[in-house]
Amino acid sequence: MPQFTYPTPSAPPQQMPLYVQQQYHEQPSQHYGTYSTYYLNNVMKVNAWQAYNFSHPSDLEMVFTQEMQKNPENNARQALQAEDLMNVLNKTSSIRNFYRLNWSREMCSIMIAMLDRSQDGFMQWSEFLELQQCLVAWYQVFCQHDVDRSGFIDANELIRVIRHLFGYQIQPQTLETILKRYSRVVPPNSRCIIAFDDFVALSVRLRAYTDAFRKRDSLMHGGAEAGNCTFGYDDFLRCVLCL
Ligand SMILES: [Ca+2]
Repeated sequence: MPQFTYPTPSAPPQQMPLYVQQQYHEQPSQHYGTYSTYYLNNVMKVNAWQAYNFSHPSDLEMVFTQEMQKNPENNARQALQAEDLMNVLNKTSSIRNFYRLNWSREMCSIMIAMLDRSQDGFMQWSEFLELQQCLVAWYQVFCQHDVDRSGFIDANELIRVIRHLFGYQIQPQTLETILKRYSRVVPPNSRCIIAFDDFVALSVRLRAYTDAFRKRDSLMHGGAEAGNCTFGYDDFLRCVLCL
């Protein structure tokens, strides 16, 4: 096994497989639902800097740049890594006041992977900005459903959000699996509730896995989608292990 060194930013880009180049879907799908339309119509219109109460759009970019400049490896790639993203989210007071949440490094890794359009494992400014739009949109949705401000939403509300707001076409058995993994059960009457960070982890994975699956489906069926595809073992591992 050759020793692994991280690709340097000056290395020539490798020819990527077609499904990697077409990373994100924008069309609604008979098999996968309308989640891409939700992203285009809702998430992409969010003004993150305003939500965070910054006084100017460039303030958010300044936060990103200041964190990036602390590490020459990041500076060379004009990007952040998971720990840096964690610092930005946890230590920038206007962002921290918005979510009132402690972000874990693991969570930051997942979020970087979801939006890593350049496929380099780092989060560039455009990817960072899109993440902030996603997070603000998700937080607003979450708060709308968390009527008693407990920091949790109900299982039924989660299902409604996934199916009707985000627009994923998911079967009841799959929703049951999701609830077992992302919710906690509390009294009275075995109430099933979901915290915001679990909601984010789920939202990230749903989108990334659905996109990854669709790419292969579409590639395998000459550009049309059939709702199924075949995975090689290695390809499958690459898909799930990056998240
Ligand atoms: Ca990247």
